[in-house]
Amino acid sequence: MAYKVDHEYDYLFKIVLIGDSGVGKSNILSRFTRNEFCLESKSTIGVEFATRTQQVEGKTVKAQIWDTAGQERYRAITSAYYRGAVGALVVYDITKRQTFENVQRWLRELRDHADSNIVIMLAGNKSDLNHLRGVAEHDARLFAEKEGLSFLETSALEALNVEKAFQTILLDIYQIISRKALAAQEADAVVPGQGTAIKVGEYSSNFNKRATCCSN
Ligand SMILES: Nc1nc2c(ncn2[C@@H]2O[C@H](COP(=O)(O)OP(=O)(O)OP(=O)(O)O)[C@@H](O)[C@H]2O)c(=O)[nH]1
Ligand SMILES: [Mg+2]
Repeated sequence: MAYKVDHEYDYLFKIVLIGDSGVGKSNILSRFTRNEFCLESKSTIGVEFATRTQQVEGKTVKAQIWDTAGQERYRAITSAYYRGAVGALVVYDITKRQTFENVQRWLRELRDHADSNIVIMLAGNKSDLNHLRGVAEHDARLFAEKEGLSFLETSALEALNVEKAFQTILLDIYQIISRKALAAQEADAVVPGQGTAIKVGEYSSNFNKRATCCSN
């Protein structure tokens, strides 16, 4: 019997999901990694992660996506959660204005705990509930532009823009590290042996744990 070695990727990118409780982080994760959605999912306790491997510009990229509780009382982790993360999806619920107001707080947390070069995307989730909208798409887009973030409205329920959100983050990360690699090569060409090491992720794939819908 042949075993597929789980090392068949060129890059491993750690991405963190953050945002208030109930905005749909766990369902975004399960939609992206297993194409599943759960209407009655429970609040996440602790930290989980799931992975999905994709092609980005001809390279095999494994996205390792970490999910944790939005609820303050479960959040005793922070620095370990953000360590090694090269991307972040900050999620709010388009029907709950407060979750959008709190995005500032999540960005501050990223600034305090994550790498300063982390790629950040803002996602307004539950776009299927347009009739209950509390945040105009235009306002969120303006805010994202001001903060230098990319932005999409998503629906984990209807599988709308979830793929696109992760693809955008992965492509942005890939382009940044490709540019760094090129710059390092050029520096090498001038001063041999002075290249820069590029760290794209520090966790190995045997960490691979599946998040479980409706049981967490
Ligand atoms: N209508 C709609 N409901 C959604 C969507 N995404 C998630 N939900 C629902 O919103 C509720 C909360 O979703 P979760 O994914 O558990 O939210 P979370 O952000 O992980 O919450 P915490 O783990 O507490 O931080 C669940 O009842 C989901 O079914 C969506 O795109 N549309
Ligand atoms: Mg959750």
